[in-house]
Amino acid sequence: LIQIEQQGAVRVMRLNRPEALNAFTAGMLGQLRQALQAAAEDGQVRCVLITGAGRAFSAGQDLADPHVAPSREPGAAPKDIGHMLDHYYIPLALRLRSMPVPVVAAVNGVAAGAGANLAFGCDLVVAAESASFIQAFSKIGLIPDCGGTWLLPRLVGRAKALELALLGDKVKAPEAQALGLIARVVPDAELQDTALALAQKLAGMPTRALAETRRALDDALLVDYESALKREGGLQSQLGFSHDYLEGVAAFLDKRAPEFKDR
Ligand code: LHQ
Repeated sequence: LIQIEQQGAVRVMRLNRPEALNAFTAGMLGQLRQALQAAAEDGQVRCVLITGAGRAFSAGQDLADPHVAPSREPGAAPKDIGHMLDHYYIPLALRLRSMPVPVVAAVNGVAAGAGANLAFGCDLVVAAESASFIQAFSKIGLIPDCGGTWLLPRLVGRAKALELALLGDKVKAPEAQALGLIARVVPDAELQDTALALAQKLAGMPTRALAETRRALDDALLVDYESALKREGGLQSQLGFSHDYLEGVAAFLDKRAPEFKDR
């Protein structure tokens, strides 16, 4: 359900249920989380790239999955779909956001519901020109999950976040980029190469500093200015003792390419 390959220092994870537009089943979510855990623990991995097989990135939760599909039998007890969040989506979203390496999403087609919000939770989102994003939740009587309520207003502001979440309309990749939902849009034929090149570039950078940058940015959204300044000071102090800082400065002064290796 998740196809994994190693390209140099980049771990590529391909959502692989193309016949159902890579809609998530419990098994698939579990495999993705395991794959991320393995990548986090593998010192050879310096960047993760997530993409989809076939014509979609992911249509979000598989609505036919018996874990979530409401029973149509008269008198059947309603299901608690919260367990899907507790046991699958929340641990997955947390794992993704705390990876010790940067995570790139290459969005190759439609990303709906949890598929969209998992992509928005990645560090750099590159989309094919024909890709699109849909907050599909309101159409089935739900609220944005997988971090959507947190991510959307931070990415695009409250007014646009509410427009996206309430209407659930399809947003095409160029508009998503203009809104600030995603970083880059490239022609369809160039998506995989561009995303891989970007991931390779990130893999050659000081990984530990990149992971701390994400953490500091996320934390800074929750605190006042002075606390953020102090937090930057503390993190900078720690990074100042790192190999990569010594190497980065030495390489600059020696006018040579740096060789980073911290994680
Ligand atoms: C699907 C799906 C799908 C199953 C397409 N499931 N089969 C968390 C916890 C608990 C509960 C619920 O949810 C969540 C989080 C969520 O993610 S909620 C949001 C779930 N996702 C959606 O509501 C999106 C539903 N899908 C769509 O709106 C469309 O399929 C999109 C816009 C993604 C793509 O449209 P088209 O390109 O026109 O393709 P299609 O609709 O013809 O779909 C192709 C096939 O894929 C089709 O099956 P079929 O057998 O007819 O070929 C669809 O039924 C199937 N499929 N999404 N989420």
